[in-house]
Amino acid sequence: MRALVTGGAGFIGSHLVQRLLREGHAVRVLDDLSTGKRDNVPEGAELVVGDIRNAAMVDEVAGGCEVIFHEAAVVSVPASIEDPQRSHDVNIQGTLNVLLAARRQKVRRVVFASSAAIYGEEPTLPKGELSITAPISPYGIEKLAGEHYVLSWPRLYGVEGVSLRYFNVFGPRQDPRSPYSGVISVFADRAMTGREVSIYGDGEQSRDFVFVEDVVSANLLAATVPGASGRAFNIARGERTSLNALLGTIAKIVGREISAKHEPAREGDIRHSLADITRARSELGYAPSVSVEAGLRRLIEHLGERH
Ligand code: NAD
Ligand code: UD2
Repeated sequence: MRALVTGGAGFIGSHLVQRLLREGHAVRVLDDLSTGKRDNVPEGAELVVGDIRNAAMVDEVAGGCEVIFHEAAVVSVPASIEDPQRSHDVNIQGTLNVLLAARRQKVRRVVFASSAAIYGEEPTLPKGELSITAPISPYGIEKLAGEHYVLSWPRLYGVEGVSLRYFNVFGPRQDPRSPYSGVISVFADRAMTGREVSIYGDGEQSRDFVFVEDVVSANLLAATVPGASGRAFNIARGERTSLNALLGTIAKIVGREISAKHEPAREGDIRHSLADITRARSELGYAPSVSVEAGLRRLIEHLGERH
C-alpha cells in the first residue's frame, strides 16, 4: 500500500516509516521539522516538508494514499499551556485537515495518535477505554477532540478511523534534551554520560512504559484489522514501573551507580498511570513483546553507538 505518515520525521513516526518501508510499502512523510529531524526520515521514504495547518498541502500529499498515520502534533503539554492557540491550530485544525483530505482523496483509513493525557488525573486505575476522560491540559483536550473527529468519520463520510491512546512511549531517537523530554530518554542519556539525574518527588510515582516498536506494531494492526474502525485502543504494556525501579534497571545495564538528586514533585504530575490493554489484545491482536528492561537495553545500546 501507499501510506502517508504525518510527523514521520519525529520519534514515533520515523520508526513507523522504517517498518512500513521494510514491509514493502510506499511511504510519504509530511513534517514541518519543528521537533522532527530530516535525518530521522529513512532512505526510501518521500519527505514533504510542510505544515498540517495548511489544508491544501495536506490534501495534495494525501492523494493516492490508502492509509494515513497521523502522528504530527504539538506534543508537549507545557507548550500547549503556554500557547494553547498554536497547539489548538496544529492538534485540532491540523487533524481536521487530515480528515478532510482523507475524505476528499478517498483514503481508506486514518490511524490517529491519541494519548493517555485524555484521561487526566482522575485516579482510578487501570484506565480502560471506558474510563472517564477528563483532560487537564490543552494538549489532552485537543487529543480528545481529535479522537472524536477521527472516530466519527466512518459514520459520517465512510472513511475508516482508529484512535490509539499511547501511554509513555520510549526508545531510540526520543529527544532527551528538552526539559519536558520523556523521563527514560533523560535518565538513559545522563547515565551514559555519567551525569546526575533529577527525580521529581520521591521516585515512587509510576508509569506504563511501552517500547516504540510495540507502538509501531499497534499502528500496523490498527491500519489493517477490519473491525477496528470506529474504535479507540489503549497502547501500553499494561504494567507500571516506578522511577526508582527504572533507575535501578538502568544502573544494572550500564554497570555503575547513577547519582540522583531529589527535587520537588513536578506541578500537575499524576502519581501513577496504568493501562488496561484487554481491548487492544482481543480486538487488534496487539501483544506487546518488548519488556521495559529489554527496551532499555536496546535504547542504551543505541546511545552507546552514538556517543
Ligand atoms: P515528536 O515531536 O518526535 O514527533 C512529532 C512530529 O510532528 C515531529 O516530527 C514534528 O516536526 C511534527 N510536527 C509538529 N507539528 C507539525 C505541523 N504543524 N505540521 C507538520 N508536522 C508537524 O513526538 P512523538 O513522541 O514521536 O509523538 C508522535 C505522536 O504521538 C504525537 O501525536 C504525540 O502527541 C503522540 N504521543 C506520544 C507519546 C509519547 O510518549 N512520545 C505519548 C502519547 C501520544
Ligand atoms: C506523559 C507525556 C505527556 C502527557 C502526560 C499525560 C511523555 C514524554 N510525556 O507525561 O506528553 O501525555 O503523560 O499524563 O510521554 N521525571 C523525573 N525526572 C526527569 C523527568 C521526569 O523525575 O528528569 C518524572 C516526572 O516528574 C514524572 C515521571 O518522571 O513523574 C514521568 O515523566 P514524563 O515527562 O516522562 O511523562 P509524564 O507521564 O509526566
